Amino acid sequence: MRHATVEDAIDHARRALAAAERVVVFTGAGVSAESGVPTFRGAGGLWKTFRAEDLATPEAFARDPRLVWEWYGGRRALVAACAPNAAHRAIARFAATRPGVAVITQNVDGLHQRAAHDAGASVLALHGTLFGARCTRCGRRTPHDLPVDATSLDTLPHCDACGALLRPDVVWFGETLDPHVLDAAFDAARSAEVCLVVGTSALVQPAASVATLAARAGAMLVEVNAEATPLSDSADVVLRGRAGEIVPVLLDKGDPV
Ligand code: BV8
Ligand code: ZN
Repeated sequence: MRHATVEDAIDHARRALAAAERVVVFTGAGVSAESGVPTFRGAGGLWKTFRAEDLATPEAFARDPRLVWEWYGGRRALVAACAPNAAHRAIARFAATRPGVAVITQNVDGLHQRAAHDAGASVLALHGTLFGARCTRCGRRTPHDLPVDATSLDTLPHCDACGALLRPDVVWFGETLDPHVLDAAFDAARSAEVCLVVGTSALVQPAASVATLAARAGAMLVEVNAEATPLSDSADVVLRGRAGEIVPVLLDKGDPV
């Protein structure tokens, strides 16, 4: 559907989001761009300096755990210095006040979780977190935000329980997502009346299916993105611009941003 003006489009989306019982807010790296977190595929994106297949895969970790830990340690330090932006905060407020709202993110930067913690909402993180580590032998998961010393294999993080090497607690390319998390995300998508998609290139599967499943089940698809994506043509409302500006207007009932 194409609206005569941007105001009409925003008004249409605002009304639908306010009236809906069940809403999915599905986000990607673009929602964190205004917090200073580099995106993956946009200008200056993370994958520009590093190729995903070189670093975000189990093969890369097996081949060179020090390089992979160095990259994740650096990303974690960068993100820890960033703050949730107006989009994260508006989404957290929206979810905290509405039990039928599910926040589903592909991001591992923890910014939704920090905003949600302040607002008392929860977040489904499809691809894990930069702030956790998992044992490569016993699978033990632990919060992990210490600086990573990649000087040698011995100085890399090791498991307190069994002594084996730890890995970042994220989902790498070629790895399956946690089935419980993915099922919860797909269930929310199938029963959503509105799916608000913010800042994702919608290229990574199976995550991107959250939006297509919602649309196929009859949800109104509202896309907020700086550029066009494979979802844009099928979206009911396309809002081209920055998440930090548009999302609070869509979700806040006129509250000061
Ligand atoms: C799996 C964690 C196989 C690590 C990440 C079909 C089915 C199944 C698999 C595949 C398939 N086709 C291909 C595959 C393989 C692969 C895949 O999808 N490849 C892609 C590249 C084609 N998928 C997998 O490997 C998945 N695993 O399926 O295993 C399998 C199957 C069965 C049995 C056994 C095995 C696992 C994928 C998970 C990978 N891990 N992250 C880490 O972060 O280091 S994915 C990574 O990409 C991040 O999580 C990131 O969030 C995600 C998606 O990217 P986006 O978030 O969309 O970010 P991007 O930069 O691309 O876009 C940013 C957008 O924001 C842009 O549109 C831009 O315009 C916009 N923007 C920028 N600024 C703003 C803005 N918008 C608004 N405001 C702004 N200010
Ligand atoms: Zn262990």
